[in-house]
Amino acid sequence: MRISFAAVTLCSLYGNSLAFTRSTFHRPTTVALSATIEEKVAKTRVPVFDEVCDTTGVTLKRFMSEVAMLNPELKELTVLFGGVDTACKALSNLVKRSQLPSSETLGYEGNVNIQGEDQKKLDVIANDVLKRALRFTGRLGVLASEEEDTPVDVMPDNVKRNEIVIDESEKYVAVFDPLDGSSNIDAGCPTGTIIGIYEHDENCVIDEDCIGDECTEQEAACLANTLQPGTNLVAAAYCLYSSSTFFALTLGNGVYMFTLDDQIGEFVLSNPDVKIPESSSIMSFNSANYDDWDQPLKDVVKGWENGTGKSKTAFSSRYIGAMVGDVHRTLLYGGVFGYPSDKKSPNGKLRLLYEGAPMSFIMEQAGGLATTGTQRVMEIMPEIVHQRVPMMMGSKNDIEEIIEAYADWKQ
Ligand code: AHM
Ligand code: MG
Repeated sequence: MRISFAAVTLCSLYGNSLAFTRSTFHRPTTVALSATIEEKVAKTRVPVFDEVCDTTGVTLKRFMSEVAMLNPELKELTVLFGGVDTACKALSNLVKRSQLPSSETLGYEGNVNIQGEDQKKLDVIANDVLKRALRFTGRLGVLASEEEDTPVDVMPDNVKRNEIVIDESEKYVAVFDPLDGSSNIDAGCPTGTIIGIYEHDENCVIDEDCIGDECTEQEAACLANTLQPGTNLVAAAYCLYSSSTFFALTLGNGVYMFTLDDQIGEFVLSNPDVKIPESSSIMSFNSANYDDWDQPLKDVVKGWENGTGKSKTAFSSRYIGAMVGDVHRTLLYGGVFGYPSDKKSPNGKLRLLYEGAPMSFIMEQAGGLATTGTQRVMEIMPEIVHQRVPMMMGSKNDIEEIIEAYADWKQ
């Protein structure tokens, strides 16, 4: 009896601080809109937490189960996020332990991925952890990852198709970068995981009787499902492995940030409505590439350095060199993060499908913008899985300054 009384007193009724609004969400529009891509208007209903336990807070699990109750059509998505939840915790542990001599996970694997980059051991391990965690939810049809040459069907190779029950459970397509910024890993600096979830195209019908090569054409059509513009994303998230482990999520109705509480092993809601400041004084680029950037970006950045830009504020520079960390700081403090086009890399460095689009979705849902300079990143239709995209994202007013400079330059 005593124990249950203590548990009750530890849990109190919350007032407004965690009261989310139940509203229909309309995504923000940006300056460079193309009318050719029809954007879905998300109608995710988000929960109001009237009663919260002071000890545990609102866990990601509770958040997702309440989202599922309010939005029955998203039930499978919330199950999928159960897999992401587990994978991020496992990766957080792997990253944390990687510095110990006994872990033997630092350094290179010895393989080169499809983009010609050396794979770190942890890149490969992280890919495997995520792939399995998502596959075991049974809610996924196809996934594409930075570490996979081509999108992969999540059915294990040794299982015959006709042994698998194919039903509405294969509803989603996941794209991810398992360990972004992995060049930071050996130094123990921040890294992250990026995840984007699209709906599986309903035209992607798999014949339950086909086996192996007989399925090839159908499979090819299904695998092409990964090539969708960011405007089709139904959810995006990142995990940041840093001083704490963070999990930021959008379901198309704002951005929710959770922090991992190691004591209870759960992600706990720490910011229910992330909003990026509209203006800032922080820029985050690899400025060693400055001389090769497009002229309008050079001009804007010069203005920010001198305090002669639109806001007449002198900017500071912050650059971790790991996108998840740089975008996380940008969301919280405001600013501009970018990996723009340059003479050597006209398409920049970052990948559209599993870096650019999901992070742009999160940025826009927090009230910011994401552009190539001339086009909204979310509206770009990918042609290949590992396509690169020049990208600048962050505080609305500062990104608009860049967009305007590019518009003047083009005229
Ligand atoms: P990765 O996916 O191979 O880790 O590369 C992406 C990373 C981003 O996290 C980061 O913004 C960028 O590469 C840093 O590149 P650079 O070292 O050229 O500044
Ligand atoms: Mg990456």
